[in-house]
Amino acid sequence: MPESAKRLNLVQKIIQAHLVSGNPVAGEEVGIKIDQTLTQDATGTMAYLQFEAMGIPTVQTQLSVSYVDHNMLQTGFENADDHRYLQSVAAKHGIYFSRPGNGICHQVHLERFAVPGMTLLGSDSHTPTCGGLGELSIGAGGLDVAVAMGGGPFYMTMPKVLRVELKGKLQPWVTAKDIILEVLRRLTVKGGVSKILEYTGQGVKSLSATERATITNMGAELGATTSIFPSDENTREYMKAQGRGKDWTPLTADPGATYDEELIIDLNKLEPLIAQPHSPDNVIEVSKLKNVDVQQVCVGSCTNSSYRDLMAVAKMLKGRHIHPSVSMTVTPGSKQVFEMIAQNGALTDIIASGARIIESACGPCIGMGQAPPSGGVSIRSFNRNFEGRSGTRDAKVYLASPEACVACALTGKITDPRTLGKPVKVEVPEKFTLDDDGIIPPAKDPKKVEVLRGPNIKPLPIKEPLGETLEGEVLLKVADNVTTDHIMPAGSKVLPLRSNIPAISEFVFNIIDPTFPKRAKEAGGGFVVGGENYGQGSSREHAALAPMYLGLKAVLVKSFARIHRANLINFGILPLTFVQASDYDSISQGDKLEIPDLKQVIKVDHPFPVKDLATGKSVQVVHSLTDRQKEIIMAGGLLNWTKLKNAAAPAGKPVAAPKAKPAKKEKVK
Ligand code: MIC
Ligand code: SF4
Repeated sequence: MPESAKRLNLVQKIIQAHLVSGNPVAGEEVGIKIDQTLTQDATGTMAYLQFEAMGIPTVQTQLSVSYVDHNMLQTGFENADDHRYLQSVAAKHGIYFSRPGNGICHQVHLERFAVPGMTLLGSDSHTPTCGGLGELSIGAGGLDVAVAMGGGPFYMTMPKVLRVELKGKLQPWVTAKDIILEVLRRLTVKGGVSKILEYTGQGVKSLSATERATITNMGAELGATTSIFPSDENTREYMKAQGRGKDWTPLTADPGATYDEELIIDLNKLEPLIAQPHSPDNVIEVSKLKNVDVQQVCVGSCTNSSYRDLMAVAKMLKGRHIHPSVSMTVTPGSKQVFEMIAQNGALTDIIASGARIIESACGPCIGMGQAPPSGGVSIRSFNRNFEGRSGTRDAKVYLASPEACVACALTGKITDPRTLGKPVKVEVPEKFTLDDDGIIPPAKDPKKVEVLRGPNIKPLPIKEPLGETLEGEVLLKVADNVTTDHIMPAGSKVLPLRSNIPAISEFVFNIIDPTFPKRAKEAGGGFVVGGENYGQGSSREHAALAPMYLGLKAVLVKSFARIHRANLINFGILPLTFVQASDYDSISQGDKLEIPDLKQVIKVDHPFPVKDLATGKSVQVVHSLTDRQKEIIMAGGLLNWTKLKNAAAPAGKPVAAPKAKPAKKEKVK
């Protein structure tokens, strides 16, 4: 091997050590072995129904954890039914169960399970949080996670590796959140698509593990496959304080390693930043926003709810009072954080200030309560501010650091925290409070476990295999950057229906056009036409599954977000990209489209025509499917494909979940 080939960056090292198939060259499909998986309840019920359908008795990963953190408002039987199902199915199949109240999946996984150099696949787009500890952590649809639990590889297009060099040191009141907001300002919400961000440079040393996790968490908003930091002394310090020092290994890029792209951020020059409505990349200096009245402030979410963040909030609030026109909520990210701030008295300072305390869960971040008032301004330490996501259609949600949030809560206006005087400082504790009572291990005798299903859990709809021709109406035409929150909204009314596809499908595209479900059913399905970065945001496969149930056959766009495109394929919906982006303009909502010789065009890799029967014109599109994906689409989705393969395979050898070949001997160093 030539000397230069050995100089690997951190991403290449981990991928090499987990490679099951393919050549890890940007743009080619690779399959990687997955060491750990995580699910959360809103995506987990489907993932476990799919895992059960595979007929594999015990998960084949080193560790699989099922978290309950999203659907926490039990306003009816639905969420409680799902929790009970998740607990029993976990016990039966070798999965750890993190109970409701134990915390937000990403925060708890970072605290208790993440290991540098391992791979983690999670059915939540913010799975990259654990990249803060040097774990290669990727968000995916529930079906992909189910396959990984069965021991199957995770397939992805090998991303480019973008080196982000952090120079200098953060100035007082400037935080990790401001670093990722700056990256978002520079790269935009589609700037990370098909990329992994690897952080390097002197500035890395000054960031604690949870500060790094804030940055890798919100890398999801760039559309990146994931983000990762090296594992160094700070990683060791954190893992030791979590009683997991023995799981620590140092891990960094080789000196002289090469990268596909580079970005340099000078921390000395950063100021407190804020993302304005309605996109996480609409970033500006906080100091530039003057005289904006604030009605709500929320600190929490998987981005900013660590011990460090909550202590900073408590120190700022100590002896002060929330402005009378502001409602402030504070959410500790985990039971560990909650217990610790209760033990050391910080919680008292938060309560005394007039803030409202919320249980450790996603809560307001996903519209589970705390919707702002009509037209209200809400400043949040969260990661997404898409229109309507808060539960109030016309609310104006801004994203900022916990420190900037508190500054706004104290003054009632958008306020630069630097105006508050001496900055607060929080040290990483020498020892975190360790109490894993909220994590229930799998049953010792799985045969005795009965899986409990309530009436909320309905069977998974399955699509027909592909026909000879694809034809139908353009049911909807949408603009750039449409999010999965637009396609399949969440919030307290809709999220409880995640295990019931017929019921949840009535809300598809509700924010854009509430007539969509009725029209789609009446038309017998059809097409959606979209702009750039279609399907950005969450990993929810319901944004493919529910439209599939309504008859969606193909989506034609200028470009896709990674996870959503993978979910469309998994559920048999054809993802097509315009060869000429300007052809988007020639198609109108209501036009009838036709793709003849479907099976033939799927087989080829070059552009093919889609006929617009309304205008008589044809537009050229590509599907960019790999051979494996072509088979999946022809079969009508991954579940059908698996069944077909299993029928053809020798008895007892399921195909969708072949045991990944053992990782290459080479250890990640
Ligand atoms: C989100 O932040 O949008 C969610 C809710 O966590 C989603 C998952 C889901 O929709 O269940 C995500 O980020 O993947
Ligand atoms: Fe939960 Fe919000 Fe994080 Fe999604 S982004 S996992 S809803 S806290």
